[in-house]
Amino acid sequence: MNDCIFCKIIAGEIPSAVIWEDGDVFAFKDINPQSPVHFLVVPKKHISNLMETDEKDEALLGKLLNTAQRLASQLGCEDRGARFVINCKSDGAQTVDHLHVHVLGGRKLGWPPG
Ligand code: DGP
Repeated sequence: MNDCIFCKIIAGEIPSAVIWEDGDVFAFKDINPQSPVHFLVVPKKHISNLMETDEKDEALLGKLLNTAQRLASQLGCEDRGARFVINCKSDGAQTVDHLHVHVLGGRKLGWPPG
C-alpha cells in the first residue's frame, strides 16, 4: 500500500533495525521500545489489521506467531517468556494500519493493560 509506513519499511524505503526477513514475514525493532526486547513481526503482504483476516490467512497468521516466538527465543526470552500482542483498530490502540505482532520481553510486565 502506497502510504503505509510498514510497507515502506519492508521495501527498504524507510530504514529499520531488521531482525528477520523471509518471503512472507519481516521483523524489525520497534522505534519506541517499551522493554529491553521489543520488536514487531509483520506480514509482507499489506493487511490492515486482524479483523481483515479470514480462513485464507491461517497459514500466514501461524507463521507470524511462530516467527515471533522463534525470534523471541533467539533474543533471550525463552526461559522467562515474553508478551505477544496484536493491537487492533481504535479500541485496541492500533496506530499503524498494517497488521503487526509486538514482542515485548526482557523485563517483568504488568497485567492488566491500562
Ligand atoms: P500499534 O500501536 O500496535 O499500532 O504500534 C505501532 C508501533 O510501531 C509503535 O510501537 C511504534 C512502531 N513504529 C511506528 N513507526 C515506526 C517506524 O517508522 N519504525 C519503527 N521501527 N517502528 C515504528
